[in-house]
Amino acid sequence: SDAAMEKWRGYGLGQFIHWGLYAIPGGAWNGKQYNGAAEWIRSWNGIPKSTYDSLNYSFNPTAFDAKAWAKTARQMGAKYVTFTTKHHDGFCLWPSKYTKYTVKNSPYKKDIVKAVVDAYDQEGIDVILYFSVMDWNHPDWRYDLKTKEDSIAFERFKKFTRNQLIELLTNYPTVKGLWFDGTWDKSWVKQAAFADELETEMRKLRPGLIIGSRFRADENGKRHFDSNGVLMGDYEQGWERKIPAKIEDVHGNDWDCVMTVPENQWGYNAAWNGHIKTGNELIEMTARCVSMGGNFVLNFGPKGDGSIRQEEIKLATEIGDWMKINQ
Ligand code: FUL
Repeated sequence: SDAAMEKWRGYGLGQFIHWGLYAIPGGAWNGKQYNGAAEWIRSWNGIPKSTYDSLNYSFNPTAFDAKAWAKTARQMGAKYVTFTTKHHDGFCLWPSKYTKYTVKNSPYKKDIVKAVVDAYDQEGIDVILYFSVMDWNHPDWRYDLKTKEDSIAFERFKKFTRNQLIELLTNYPTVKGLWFDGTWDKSWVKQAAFADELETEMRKLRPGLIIGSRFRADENGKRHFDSNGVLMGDYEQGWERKIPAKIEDVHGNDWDCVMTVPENQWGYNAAWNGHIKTGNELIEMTARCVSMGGNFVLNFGPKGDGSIRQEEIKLATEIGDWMKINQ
C-alpha cells in the first residue's frame, strides 16, 4: 500500500541477518576452509544431503540473544531488519507445521523467528522476512520440470510454499514485508499464475504487506520486470552487492541494495576472506544509496552459537556514530 511504502522509503539504512545451520560449520568442512559464501557450503563443498541435513541435531545456539541483535541494529541506526526465516538449505527457524526440518526438532527447540520479531518490535525496528523458495531439504523441490512426476511433485511443493508463507504471515502479524530468494530456477519461473494468486492472497491476508520483486522471475536471471518492463512487486531487489552508478539506473522504481562486509559471504564464515569493507566505505555506500532514493541493507552473519562477531559490532558503531549526526 502507499502508506506502507511511504514508510519503507524513509528507512534509509537496514540490517540484513543471515543465520541458519550453515553458521555452525562457519565455512569449514572436514578441516577445509571454504572462502566463498558460507551459507552455500553444502552445495560448494559437495556435502552429502543427509550429512548436511543432520546439522539440525547440533543446533543449540546458547549465546543467541535477539535483544542483543536488535540493540546492534539500533546502535547502527538501522530502521529495519531483513531476517532469514529459511535459506536455501530449507531449515526453518520457526516451528513450521509443514516440515519436520525446523528449529523445533533441534536441541534448541524454541521459535527463533518469534524471538527476533519480538525483540526488534520492542526496539521500534521494522521486520521484513527473508524466505527462500528454493528448498534443498524438501523432497518435492525441483530445479526443472522435465517429467510428469516432476510436475506432480512440484504441485505439492507449491502448496507447501503457500502454506509456509501464510503460516509466517499469520504467526508474526507485525512483520512488514517479505524479501524473496531462490526463485530463479526454471521450475518456479513457470508458475507465474500461481505466484499471482498467492500474491493476491497474501495481500488480502495482510493489507499493506510489502513484497519484494524477487517473488517473480523470468528465465534470464533478470527477474524483476514483467514483459512490459514494469516492476513486479513493491520494490526492486536487484541490487545485490552492487550500488547503482547513477539515479537513472533505477528507472524511478523503489529499490534496496543488500551488501556484505567481505566480498561475498552472507552466512558466518570464520575466514572472512577477501577485502573487508571499512566503516568509512560502508558509510559512503549508505549515503550514495540514500541519495538515489534506495535503502542500504548491511548484512550480519552471526556465529553458530548466536553471538555477533566483534568486527560487525564495531562497524555498526562506526556507522551509527555517523548516522546520529546525519539523519
Ligand atoms: C542470494 C543467495 O544465494 C545468497 O546466499 C544470499 O542469501 C543473497 C542475499 O541472495 O541469492
